[in-house]
Amino acid sequence: MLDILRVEALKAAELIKESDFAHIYTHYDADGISAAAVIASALHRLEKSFQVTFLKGLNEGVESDAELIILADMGSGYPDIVSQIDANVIIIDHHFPAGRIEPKRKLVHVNPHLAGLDGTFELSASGTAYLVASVLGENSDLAAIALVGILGDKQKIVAGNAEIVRQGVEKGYIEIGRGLNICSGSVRDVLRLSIEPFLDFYGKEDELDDFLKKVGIDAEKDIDELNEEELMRLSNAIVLRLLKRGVYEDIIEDFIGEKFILKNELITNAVMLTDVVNACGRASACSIGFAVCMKDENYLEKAINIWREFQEGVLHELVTRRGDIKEGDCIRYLIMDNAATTAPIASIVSRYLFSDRPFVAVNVKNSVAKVSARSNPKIPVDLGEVLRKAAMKVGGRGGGHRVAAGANISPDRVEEFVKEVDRLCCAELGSG
Ligand SMILES: [Mn+2]
Repeated sequence: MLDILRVEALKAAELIKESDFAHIYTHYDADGISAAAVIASALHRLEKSFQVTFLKGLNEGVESDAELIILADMGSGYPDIVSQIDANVIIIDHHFPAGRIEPKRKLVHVNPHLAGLDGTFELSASGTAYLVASVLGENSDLAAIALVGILGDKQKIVAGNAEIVRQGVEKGYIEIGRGLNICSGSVRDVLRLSIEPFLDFYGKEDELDDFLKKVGIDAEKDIDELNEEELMRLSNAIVLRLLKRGVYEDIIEDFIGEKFILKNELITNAVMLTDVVNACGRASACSIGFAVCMKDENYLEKAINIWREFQEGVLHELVTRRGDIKEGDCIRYLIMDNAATTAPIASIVSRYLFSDRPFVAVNVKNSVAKVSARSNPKIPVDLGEVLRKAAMKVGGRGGGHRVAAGANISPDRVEEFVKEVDRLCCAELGSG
C-alpha cells in the first residue's frame, strides 16, 4: 500500500545521507511535533545533527543557512515559499499539494496525496515521517511516536496508518488493548479534566462525586488500574451520560473502541501522550512536547503540568462562557473577548454540547477577531467554503476543511460576519 510513497522516501533518505546536518521546520501541533521527533530520532541514530524550529505555518518563513531543510507537516500548500528556499529541501507533508514548486536545488516531496493515498484520513505527517525513517534504518519503534500524530490529527486507523500500527504491534512497540480511550490519572482527575470526551464535570465536583458513588468506584483509584468489571461499569455510565447530552454518535465509538498502549514511551497511554504533546504545542512549549516524544525523562513532569494547566484553562473558559452561546437561524455562535483559546472551545461545544448545528466561536484579541468554526460530517455544510466567503465579504481571510475552518477578520465587523455565516449555512442547508 505504501510502495509508491516508499520510492519517494528512498529519495529523501539519499538526500539525508548526503549531509551531516538538517534544519527541520515543523508545525506546532501534535502531528507536527511527533513528525519532527520521528525524523530527529532517525537522524540521531545515523549520527547526524539537527535543529528543529516549530512554526504555526510556513508563511512565517524559513531562515536557515543549512544545506538541507526538512519541512514536516507543511510545505505542500506553499509552493511559492518552497521555491524560494536556497537549499536542498525534503517535504514530508500530508496536506493537499497546491501548485507547482520550482526548486532552487534538489527537492524531494513525500506526500500521500501524490501516491494515491488520502492524506486527510489515511496517513498523517508523522506517518509519512515514519515511512522515511523506516528506509533510513531499523526504526520500527518510532511507529509508536507516529501514532501520536495520527491520533492528534483525528485520522482513521486505515490504509497507511493501519500499516504503521500493524508494524508497531508486530514488533511489540504498540499493544492494542481494551478499555476507555481517556487520559491517565486518578478516576476523579481524569473525569473532571477530560476534554476528549468532554464529560461536563468541571466545576461540578459534587455531581462527579455522586456519579462515582452511584457507579461504585473509588475516585482516588488510578483509572488504568481498574479491573475489567469496574471498567465496564464506568464506561457504561459514561456512555449513558454522553448519550443523554446528545453528543455526536461517533464519539462513543472512539471512546470505547480500541485502546493503544505504547510499550516503550514515557507516557504509555497513547491518548494521554497525544493530549500532552498537543497541550505543549498550544502552550507555546513545543520543545517540551518534542522532548517527551524523544523520551527525555527530564521534561516529563513539566509536560504533564502544562497539560493539566491547559485542560483547566480550556474548561474554565468554557464553563464561564457557555451561557453566552447564542442562536442564529442555522448556527450557534459565541463571541468572546480575550479568551485564552478559541479552537479547543469550538471543538468541545460542537462535539459535546450542541452537535446539531455548525458552531462558530469568535475571539477578539489584540485588535483581531479570530474565528474557529466546527461541525460534523452529518451536517451538510462546507464550513471551509462558508468561512472563506463570509470572511472575504468583510475584508478578512478564511477557509479550511468541511468540518473545521477558521478565519481572521476585523473586530468591528464581527456581527456582519456572523450574520453572513448564518445566511450561507442556511442557504446550504436549503432552509434559508
Ligand atoms: Mn498534520
